[in-house]
Amino acid sequence: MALAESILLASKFRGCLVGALLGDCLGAPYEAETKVSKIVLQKYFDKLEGQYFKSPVKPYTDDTAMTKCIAESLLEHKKLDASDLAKRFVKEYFSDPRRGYGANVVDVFRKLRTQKFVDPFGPAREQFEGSGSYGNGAAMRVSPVALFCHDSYDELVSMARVSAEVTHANHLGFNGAVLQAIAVHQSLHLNAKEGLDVTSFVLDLITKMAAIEKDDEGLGLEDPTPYQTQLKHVKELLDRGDGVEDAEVVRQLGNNVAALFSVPTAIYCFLRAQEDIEGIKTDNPFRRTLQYAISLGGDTDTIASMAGAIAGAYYGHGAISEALQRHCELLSEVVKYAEDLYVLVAAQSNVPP
Ligand code: AR6
Ligand code: MG
Repeated sequence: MALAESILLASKFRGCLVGALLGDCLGAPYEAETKVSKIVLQKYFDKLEGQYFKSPVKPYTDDTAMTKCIAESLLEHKKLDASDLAKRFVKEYFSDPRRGYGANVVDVFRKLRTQKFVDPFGPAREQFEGSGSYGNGAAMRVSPVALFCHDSYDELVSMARVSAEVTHANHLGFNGAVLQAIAVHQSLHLNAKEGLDVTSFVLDLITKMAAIEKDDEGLGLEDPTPYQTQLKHVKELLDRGDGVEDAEVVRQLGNNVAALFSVPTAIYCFLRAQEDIEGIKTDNPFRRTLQYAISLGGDTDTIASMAGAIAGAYYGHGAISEALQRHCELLSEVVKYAEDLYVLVAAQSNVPP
């Protein structure tokens, strides 16, 4: 890899984790609102970006707390070690529990601690009377896996799934994480200067999910290909351009804590924000992505965080407003995780660090 390319890739690594952090911190104040006024949000973002505006740092939530655990575990072990990950999730939760964790995932942490991590996947399988969680908690934290697996798609798919299964045993929970990881991975491998073909981006995701959802064929599901179905809705909505109302986006794609009804939504936000969106005044497509994701309401921090990770991996760190970054707790630590992951990946693939 040429030096210029490696500088760009390092910036995309930082953009990915910083993008995830911004979505989480800036989206969290609006969590659970049914719909967020675009006018209110425009003022909120303008103020945060404004030179003279002073504001307390926006705290991160469970999305970032768990992303941090995955980054630290990968950096220390240079592979995905499920037991180590389980220990880090538990330690993180019990030392700082008030970060807005999912209501049920906390049971997994308690059980993992009680059984002393003998089976890191066991407690997750017991959730919801044995059906496992389909929440978006595994998808929201998966970005470091996408960075770590920059050079290997097959590893990316298997590692994203294993990282998810520590807490999310339902196929919708772990496949949501796999889809989010693949979306980030696609962004990392594209050059923003060349412009984005949004249709190809979605079609590539559909093809990849077809191979992954084949594994679920024997489960007797009502829809054996749920993520492909949602991604087809994403494509149809994109084909219709800027005329699509927010209410229709929410009705078709969802905006709640279920991975199936939030991961495709985040992907749509990133892709739709390639173009201007009515009611959002900014020339910056990264900011537009976050502002739009939050405006849809519902699980705003997690949808904005997932959209931010995909957008940041595409545009790179340089495209993200420094003023917005300054408002986020844990910024310098997150930048360091991205830099260290880049150095690790570069060392493994012999590219200039
Ligand atoms: N059956 C019924 N409800 C379910 C099921 C199921 N099989 N699976 C999930 N839910 P959880 P997470 C619902 O607790 O995925 C934070 O706000 C149920 O209502 O496994 O880590 C983050 O910011 C359950 O409480 O945690 C994310 O937005 C909820 O989904 C989100 O929570 C969450 O599942 C991540 O949560
Ligand atoms: Mg959330």
